[in-house]
Amino acid sequence: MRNLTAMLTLAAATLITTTAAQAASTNLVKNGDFELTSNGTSKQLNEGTTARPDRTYLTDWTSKGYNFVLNGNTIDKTGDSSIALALWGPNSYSGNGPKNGLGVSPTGGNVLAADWDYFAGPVSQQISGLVVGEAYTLSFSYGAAQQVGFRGDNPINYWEVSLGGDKQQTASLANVSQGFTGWQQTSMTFTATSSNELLSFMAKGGPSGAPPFMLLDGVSLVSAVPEPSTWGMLLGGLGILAFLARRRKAGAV
Ligand SMILES: [Ca+2]
Repeated sequence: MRNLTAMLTLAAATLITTTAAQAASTNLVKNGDFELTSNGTSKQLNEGTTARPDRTYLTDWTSKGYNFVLNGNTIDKTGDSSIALALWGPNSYSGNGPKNGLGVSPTGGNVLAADWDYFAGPVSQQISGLVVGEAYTLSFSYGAAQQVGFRGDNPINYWEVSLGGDKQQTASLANVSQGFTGWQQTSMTFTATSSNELLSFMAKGGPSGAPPFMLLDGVSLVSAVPEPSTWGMLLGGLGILAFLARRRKAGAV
């Protein structure tokens, strides 16, 4: 009998923990890690429908402005032509760059880099499958760095993020000349007003003059409430716990 109780308790706990994990697992953002590209990385992102051999294409996203996808492992040493870009980091200029800690993001691989001072423009993606009135959690990693070859402090750097008509912004990061702010993790909550909405990231900051770059990686948008099917499993787990509690009470009497 004691074994049965232990088994049921374990089953209930498993149901509750797995359903909680499942509810948070469906990412509605495609290519939120920026790993899918064509025509390489580090070149400026293509705009519009005109194919350009000197541009990088970022799958599932639309870019307008001076935006790039950079590989985290070569982020500070690939700007070797007029159309490619590198940021100040440990390896800039043959390993003699500033030891500012710039490197791979928490989720690794490619990152998005956007200039807020020079032809700034949004990077966006149409999100479908939203439930009107439902809350969604948007999470991502971000930071600020500076383009190799340029100097000057950037005291204000942040992302303006919108989903449909709802516009929010991250905390601002202060960056020093040739510096890197480190990767920060943030999340914000949006409520859907349509089943299809535009998710958009716009680099912002000030004052102008010292070429800044906002960095972004690991973008995910998940429902903030468990889905109906997972509610059922959650209630199943809670039901087992209630049954056990009732039986213990009966046993005590
Ligand atoms: Ca990535």
